[in-house]
Amino acid sequence: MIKLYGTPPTRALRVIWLLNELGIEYEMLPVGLLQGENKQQAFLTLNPAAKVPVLVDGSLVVTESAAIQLYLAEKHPQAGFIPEAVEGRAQMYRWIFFLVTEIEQPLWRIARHTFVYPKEKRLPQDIDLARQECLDMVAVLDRHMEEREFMVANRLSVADFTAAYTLDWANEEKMLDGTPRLREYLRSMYARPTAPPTIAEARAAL
Ligand SMILES: N[C@@H](CCC(=O)N[C@@H](CS)C(=O)NCC(=O)O)C(=O)O
Repeated sequence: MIKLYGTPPTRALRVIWLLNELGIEYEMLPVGLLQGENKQQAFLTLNPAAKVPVLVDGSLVVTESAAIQLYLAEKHPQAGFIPEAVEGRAQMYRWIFFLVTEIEQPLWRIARHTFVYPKEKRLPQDIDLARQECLDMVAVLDRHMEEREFMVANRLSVADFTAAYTLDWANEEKMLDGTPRLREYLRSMYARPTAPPTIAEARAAL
């Protein structure tokens, strides 16, 4: 059975969403980040970057949450989450990279300088910079979603599942207050019966 290392509310949520959509059975294995389990040799053998999520499917080990989403969708083409045309795939990759580099990275910087780094390493000025960078990129995504239901090619694709988790995180940081369209898109994605818990729900359940 597929093994997923990492639990909600981490980026494991991105993977859980695909596993739910595809109806794949899996075993979820917690990794105690606060206890440093991700830095122990057994885990480093799976992911030298010491991060969750990690997916193990037989002899295959895949890290990077968006790459795992793409792997699962490619392995189950019947779900149609990968556009057939190369042009559609190009747009899907474009938006996945945009989400994880332009939107997620400033969010991650905010998290690092708020609670991840030890107090003496936190830089409040970087939080302000990251906040503005994130808002600028959220505005680009908002314009892209004008008159669109899905990120790419008028149908659900992996980009939507990457987007929903990333926007949920952005919403937690109050980045979507000026973009009702993105809030509505987020609401519709999490209304799917296969949606994982939101970050807030997962935190509340800890
Ligand atoms: N780019 C990676 C980032 C993974 C990541 O940063 N995961 C966090 C939890 S959400 C983690 O494991 N952090 C542990 C650490 O940085 O020590 C991905 O998308 O999978």
